[in-house]
Amino acid sequence: MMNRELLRKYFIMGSQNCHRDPREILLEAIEAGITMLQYREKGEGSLSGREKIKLGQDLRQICRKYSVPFIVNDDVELVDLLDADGIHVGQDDETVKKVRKKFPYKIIGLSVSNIDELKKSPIHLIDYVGAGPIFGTVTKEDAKKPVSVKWIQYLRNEYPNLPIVGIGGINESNSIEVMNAGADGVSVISAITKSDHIFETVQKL
Ligand code: 3NM
Repeated sequence: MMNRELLRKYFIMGSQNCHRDPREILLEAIEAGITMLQYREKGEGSLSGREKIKLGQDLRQICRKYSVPFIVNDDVELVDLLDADGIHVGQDDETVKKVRKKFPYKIIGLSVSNIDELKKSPIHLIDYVGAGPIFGTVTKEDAKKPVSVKWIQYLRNEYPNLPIVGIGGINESNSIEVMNAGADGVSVISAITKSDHIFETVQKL
């Protein structure tokens, strides 16, 4: 099982989330104490093909240098290419069963937003769940309706030992609510990529 402390400050990013060099943003976030990174090159304005791979290589190298685990969003080929530490998949992505078969020892995260999704999810095959969107978010174009911290409380109650990370609209002011509801950590995009003071932001998360 994964070290659940790695979920505590889980930064997710892609070039489409950044108004300046993603490498610089990542370095600042690492200096400030993020515990894991997910490379999520997805949605409007995102890179593809060789450019996606190139940026991934750069971010992967930075994470390796500072021993920050590097997770790839929903791209099995890229996991191999970058020798990532794990993969995060959504309900409509590559199936967990296939991914676990291909990567017996890597970290696998799965997004779970409601009881229906939970029922059809092979929880025994994954390392952590991403629960959300907890609050309203404009970062994900097709985000579902916010589920509030009650969803974290529900999951924690059903699965006392499951590593859980909250996602969606989390920032330095409300992360405490997510932690108090029983999450092992918070995953954020814009709270960091749009921050003018990344060090303080990450410290407060
Ligand atoms: N997944 P921000 S919400 C990537 O609910 C993602 O599964 C979500 O961005 C989910 O921290 C989301 O800027 C976007 O709100 C999170």
